[in-house]
Amino acid sequence: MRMIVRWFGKGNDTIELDHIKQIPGVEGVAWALHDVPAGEEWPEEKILEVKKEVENYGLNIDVVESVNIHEDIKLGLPSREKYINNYIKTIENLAKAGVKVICYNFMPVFDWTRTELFKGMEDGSTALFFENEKIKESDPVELVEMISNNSSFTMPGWEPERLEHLSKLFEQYKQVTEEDLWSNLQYFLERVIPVAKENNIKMAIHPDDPPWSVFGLPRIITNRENIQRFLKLVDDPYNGLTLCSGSLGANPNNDITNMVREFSARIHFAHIRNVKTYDNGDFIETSHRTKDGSVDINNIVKAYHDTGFSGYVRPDHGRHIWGENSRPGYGLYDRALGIMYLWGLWDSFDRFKKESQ
Ligand code: CS2
Ligand code: MN
Repeated sequence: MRMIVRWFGKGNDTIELDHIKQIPGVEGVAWALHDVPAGEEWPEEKILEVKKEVENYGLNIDVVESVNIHEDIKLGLPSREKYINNYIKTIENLAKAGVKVICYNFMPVFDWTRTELFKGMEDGSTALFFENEKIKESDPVELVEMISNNSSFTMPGWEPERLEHLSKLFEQYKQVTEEDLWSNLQYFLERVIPVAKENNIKMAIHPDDPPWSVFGLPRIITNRENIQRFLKLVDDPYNGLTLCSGSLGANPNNDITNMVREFSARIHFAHIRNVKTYDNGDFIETSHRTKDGSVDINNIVKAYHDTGFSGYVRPDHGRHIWGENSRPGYGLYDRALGIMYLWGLWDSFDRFKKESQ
């Protein structure tokens, strides 16, 4: 596995590249141009600026997370043509800079959804929390406002400038069924995958987080059957996955170890993290350690090891520990601990394999 860390960019992240570089076994960052609005072409000069900055520290920019998809593409509006063309130009520009994998998601309106960004844990750390009842009862606009008022950070997709359009978006999505979303995704993939292939960039969709419908919005990348269906929409290795154990793991019915074994050849990017689930549908993000959550991280890493996985991996969200003030889920310390846990597992599987040969 090739270990990388998500980094939000110079001046836009609390974490410095020279600290990322000190985490054992890290070879690159998952990055994005966060100031380019979804749907616009990523300018070559800006891409090269990041490349130069990151490579200065001996790290690579092989993986982009994410090139976000404009809502008009997900809604299937005629204006999607313009946005798909921009997406294609972005792929070409990224290929020129040597990018190998593009992570994206197809969740309407919001990216990951939580009800608390800094929920206190018994040990004094804080973590991202999802309270099922609260989501069911809340008006999304009010919830978003409440969360943004309580924190200097927002969740991706919850940026204040998008909030004003929120009611309109919800109105537009009322007409969009899950089947519509499938066909809008297929339309996008049929246009984009051939270009990605030509440019040797692997497209890697991220599952929905949580993997079920929130606020009545359709969500489709949620479980094994739907991932099978997704992979057949365009049956080509360039149409692949970012398999996120934490997102899929919020639903205890998802057997992620089996998914790793089944989809291995189509997984281009692995997000590995743990989450503790409760019977009422609540969940909280925990340390990466298997014992701390409900997801069997040992077995998942074993499945990657057994299938000879050589793609990119990153620890996903972490808790906020040791008083660190970071973007929600993206502190340095707990993610670094997560990386060491993943390496610990991986290296011992390696050793056992060699010894038994
Ligand atoms: C999240 C997402 O779980 C995750 O990795 O932090 O924001 C993720 O980056 C996007 O859904 C991918 O497009
Ligand atoms: Mn993830």
